[in-house]
Amino acid sequence: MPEQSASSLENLGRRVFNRRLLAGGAVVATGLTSMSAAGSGSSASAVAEAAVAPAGGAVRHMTLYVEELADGQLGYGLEKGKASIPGPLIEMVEGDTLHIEVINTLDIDVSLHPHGVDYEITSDGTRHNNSHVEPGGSRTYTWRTHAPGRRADGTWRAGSAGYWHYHDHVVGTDHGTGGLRKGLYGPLIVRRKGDILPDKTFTIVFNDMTINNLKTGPDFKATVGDRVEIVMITHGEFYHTFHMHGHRWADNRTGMLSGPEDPSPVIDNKITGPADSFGFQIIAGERVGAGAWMYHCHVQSHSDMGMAGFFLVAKPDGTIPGHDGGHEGHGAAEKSSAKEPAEDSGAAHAH
Ligand SMILES: [Cu+2]
Repeated sequence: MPEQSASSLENLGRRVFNRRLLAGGAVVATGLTSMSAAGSGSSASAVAEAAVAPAGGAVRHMTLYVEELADGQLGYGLEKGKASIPGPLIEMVEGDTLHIEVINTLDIDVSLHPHGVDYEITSDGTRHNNSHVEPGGSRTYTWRTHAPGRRADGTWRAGSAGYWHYHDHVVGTDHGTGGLRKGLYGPLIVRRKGDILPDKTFTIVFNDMTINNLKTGPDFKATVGDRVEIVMITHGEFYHTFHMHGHRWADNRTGMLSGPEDPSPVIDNKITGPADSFGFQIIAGERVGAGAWMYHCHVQSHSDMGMAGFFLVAKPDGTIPGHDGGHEGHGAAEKSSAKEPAEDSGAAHAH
């Protein structure tokens, strides 16, 4: 399983404490100064050392290339030749604005359509309003986000924060059915000021009978104690149930409880249908230890047909009990090695 939100953005200069605010090297922060002391430090006292999201308000630019991959599938990428399935993790904080220039390297129309954020109709990414990108062309889409607040009439307006996603909306059909099938989708996280930041983020997409367009689920790796964030997205024709072994989460916006009285149900299995998305954070191996912890669709025929992979939680020395440390020979390891390396989003699909 590719670990997304690579460290290539480290020390962007802005929000330096947040080493992974926005994925990818093509992002340029504009008009902002370093804010190393930003954020809500005092509110983090309950979680001692966890970094938290700063206040929003940034305006950024990034470039997304749409490319054909070696196996004929399609992907979004932050750099030419680096497209992946899923596409790169895009992160925002409520209040941020993101301008995304989509460069279409294909000989067919493509687009970029987001869920969850604010955008004008010209950034809809649909054919009926001509907001797609023609072959060889480019188009800049603008996404905005906002914090929760009161409307003038006193009613409550939700903020943009959530685990969302983006995808093509014009390949194959005017609903992007062909683009989704071929891999033109990716994760979008909008955080709220003060949200706890993870050490690692992994994206798992149930797309028809694949996971991340692979016939068997990819593995993803962490070390005991890592704060791991999962973004779970579903596309395609079927309903699924996402299940993780040994780890649980809260069924709410963040996937974490806000306190002992938080009424959010705690679950380890969740039904999910096309275009649904949710996310959560877990502490790898918490109270259960290291091991090859399975995750899978719990529709039995689906897991039997390959919709399963492993969350490989290593001890600090790097070993995984009950799992071949050499990553050779066992089924899970074979799957893992076939999809290495884990550093780069969707590396298995890279050129
Ligand atoms: Cu399923």
